[in-house]
Amino acid sequence: MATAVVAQHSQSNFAGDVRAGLLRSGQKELPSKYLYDEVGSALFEVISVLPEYGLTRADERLLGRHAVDIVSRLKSDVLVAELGSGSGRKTRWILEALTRRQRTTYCPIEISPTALARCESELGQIEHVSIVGFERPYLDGLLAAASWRREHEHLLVLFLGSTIGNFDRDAGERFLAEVRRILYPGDALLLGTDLEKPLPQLVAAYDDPIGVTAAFNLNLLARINRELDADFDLAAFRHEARYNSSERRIEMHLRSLRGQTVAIARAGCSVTFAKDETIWTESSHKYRADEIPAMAQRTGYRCDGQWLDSEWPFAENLRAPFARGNHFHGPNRQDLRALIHAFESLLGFRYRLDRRNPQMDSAGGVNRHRDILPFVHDAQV
Ligand code: AVJ
Repeated sequence: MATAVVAQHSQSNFAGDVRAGLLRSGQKELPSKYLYDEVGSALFEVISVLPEYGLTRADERLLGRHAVDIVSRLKSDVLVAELGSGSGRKTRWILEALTRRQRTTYCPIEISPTALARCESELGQIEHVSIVGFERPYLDGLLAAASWRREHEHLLVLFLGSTIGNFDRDAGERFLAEVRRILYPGDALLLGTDLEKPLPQLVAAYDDPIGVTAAFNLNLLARINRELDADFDLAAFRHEARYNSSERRIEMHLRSLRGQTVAIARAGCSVTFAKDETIWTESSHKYRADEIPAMAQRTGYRCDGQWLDSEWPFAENLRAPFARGNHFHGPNRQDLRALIHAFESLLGFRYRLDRRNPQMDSAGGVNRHRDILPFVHDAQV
């Protein structure tokens, strides 16, 4: 066991995003990624054990049952990179299946340091697993993790829990295509997707009777109060979950119960709400199992396997990138510039390495950037 964290001095743009989302004309909105501060992450953990919210249990059940099968389809010597570290509970199944055949490096990628720390304490004790956490946005972190791998290692990218559902469909596909550009033949992506289900079941999952999801949603305003010195009256907003059937997604909103003006000191603005006006805080898209192969195809992958849960409709999808020359041709010049830019920002990394782990040692210290360059040389221009 060893852990290391590669952190970035991230100039979080919370204030700017809040300002832009609440001052825009038309539907006010806030990015859902801000739901997960320490309180929000703890509330999501509670949501995931609510009887009405079967998503997390379905995801975990599938991985518990099929991790060995999933892992058996991968080329050996795998470096695991996970987009969003979650609690780490589901990932344990994959890591344990992998350590039956190899030592495994696990790179959780997460913007929340709290979530990263929780994941490290959950998974740090597994024998033959080294953890290297990247406190970065998904694609940045994935590039960094990809540069961390050794030449013979294949990447297994985990994108579990239907987090993909938080993207609009187009943006989700663009995102998967971006991920594809970082992958090489022999790499793989394991994607969890929540599936369509009857309306009452779907709405109850996002509007539970004891109000945990409501608290999760309202905490976003509480967070703005705490971090941006705002004066939201939480009693004057109400949680709402709606199913948008044309977009096939649940939308979470916060409805203003009266006309009101809220000052947000550290965002340098005040925001006026009409009675019944809402702030749109999250979308959670739902999929049909049979649309996933086509979606894979459009974004540069083929489906190598799909596992479905019978209790709570949910799918685990294993995708392999098309071989180069077939459809995608590796990074072009423009991609390469973006890669180099990312590497430059990597050199500014602050990192902490656990000296007990010889593998980490060899990649650490001032030699760190040397590990990055071969990846550039590999790229086809
Ligand atoms: C963690 C993004 C998958 O969309 O279902 C749970 C978050 N929001 N209840 C989801 C969430 C409200 C969840 N994801």
